Amino acid sequence: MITLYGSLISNYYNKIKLALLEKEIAFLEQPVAPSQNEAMLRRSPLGKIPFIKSDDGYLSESQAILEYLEDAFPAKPLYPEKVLERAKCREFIQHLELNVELIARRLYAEAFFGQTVSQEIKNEVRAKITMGLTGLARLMKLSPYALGDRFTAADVAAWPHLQIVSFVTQKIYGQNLVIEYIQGVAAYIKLIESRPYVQKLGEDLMAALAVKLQNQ
Ligand SMILES: N[C@@H](CCC(=O)N[C@@H](CS)C(=O)NCC(=O)O)C(=O)O
Repeated sequence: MITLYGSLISNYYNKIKLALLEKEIAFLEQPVAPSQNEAMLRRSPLGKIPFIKSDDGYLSESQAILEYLEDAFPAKPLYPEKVLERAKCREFIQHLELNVELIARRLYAEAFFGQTVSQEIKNEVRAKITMGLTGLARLMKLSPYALGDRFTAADVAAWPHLQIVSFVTQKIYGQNLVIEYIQGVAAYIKLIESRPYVQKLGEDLMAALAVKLQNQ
């Protein structure tokens, strides 16, 4: 049995939760916040979430987890068969995480945690996200899924990350940069959100956000 540790409002957590749901792997969810305590650092070396526990042991880093799940549970594959197509999924995810999500992350302090991000940082982040999204658009096929006619690992990562980057850019800049720079992405998001497991993920996320807002 897999146990998924982390928070329902984390996009990296939801990447793994969606993979588990779509692959129909039985799992338990264990809420845990990022932390620097020793027990946590033994399971996730920088105290980040998500991480999982399987019969084989603990594992952190969402991409390593995603690939472990694919290797350990080959039924209902999320990666295509052809080697290059598999690599294209990894290329897409790496680009999305390094050049879009990690850049947008610098705005989360203001968007979610009531802190202030300087105008200088906002301008710098906007220029970099714009560049990252323009590159992502070059990789995306949207025919109708991110990389072709099959739902893959690329879509599992795309939904949680694009959803948070959309929200944050709308909040900070008054413009949804994802919609602006990836033509056709709105129809794509709608398609992904028509999937029953994505709906379940979205409902859990909204419920967790409502609780968080109530407690703020
Ligand atoms: N590269 C990591 C990123 C995970 C990540 O940044 N998680 C956030 C929550 S969404 C976190 O734990 N932040 C706390 C911290 O950075 O200390 C992954 O793919 O799992």
